[in-house]
Amino acid sequence: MKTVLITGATGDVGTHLSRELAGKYKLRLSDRRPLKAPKGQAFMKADISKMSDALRITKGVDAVVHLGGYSVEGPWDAILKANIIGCYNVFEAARRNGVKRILFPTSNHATGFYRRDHTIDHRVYPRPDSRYGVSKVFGEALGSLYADKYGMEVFNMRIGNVNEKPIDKRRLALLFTPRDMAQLVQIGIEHPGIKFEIVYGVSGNRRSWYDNSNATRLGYRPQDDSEVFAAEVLAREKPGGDPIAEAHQGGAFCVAEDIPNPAAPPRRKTKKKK
Ligand code: 15L
Repeated sequence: MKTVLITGATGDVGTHLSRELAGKYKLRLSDRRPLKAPKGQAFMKADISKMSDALRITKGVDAVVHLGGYSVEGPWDAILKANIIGCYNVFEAARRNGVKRILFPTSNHATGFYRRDHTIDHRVYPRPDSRYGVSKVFGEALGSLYADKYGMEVFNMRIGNVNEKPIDKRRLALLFTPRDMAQLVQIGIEHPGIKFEIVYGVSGNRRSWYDNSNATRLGYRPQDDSEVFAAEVLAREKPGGDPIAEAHQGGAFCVAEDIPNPAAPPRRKTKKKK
């Protein structure tokens, strides 16, 4: 059984993925935050912005699913540390430890400035919608370098929105259910002869703005389609909204300087002065 490292394992996507892949691989979970690993899985606490930690967690694994990082638009210093330095450390540590296969969950925000009335495939020029999106393009470029120069096998998934149900109109195009994600990740781990691939991490959504034929070519057959939720989602949708956000695939990321960070520690309540 292959040993697979999942970085950023305490996050929402990491939690779904480790649950879906349990029993299929020997899972090594890692994160800055503590985690009580389920039976049969190992946990290693690590801060990937430190090379020594990145080297420690990538030792002896067959593949890395590098989910760790800052997952939304936010301050540059946080993105620099987690998504530029951290990402570099994981690729470089994997190379030094002889790990060939890396799955890089990039994001729909690497191409978020394409318009919603545009269908894009895996060959389009990136059009990031945020500093976060730029950091994902950096990861894709780094993967390309490590594939060409060092012969690593790099599988980039431009992830939409991982959830059981779409939460709004934009996510009707982007829904990526946990079971479809598990299928695509398994293709990324198992498919022979991967050199450098880009696929879209979305379910088989009728309202998708992606031509995901590269994923289909590699065997991806999504089981879910957000369309079953379309009526209820559209009924909830409020009219209006920012016209730039509404016109582009990246939505609010195209206009906001900060998106609430799902991984942020809960804010401490401060006592009101009387
Ligand atoms: C992402 O890349 C984020 O990591 C995730 O938190 C969502 O915001 C998602 O994109 C999205 O666009 O819905």
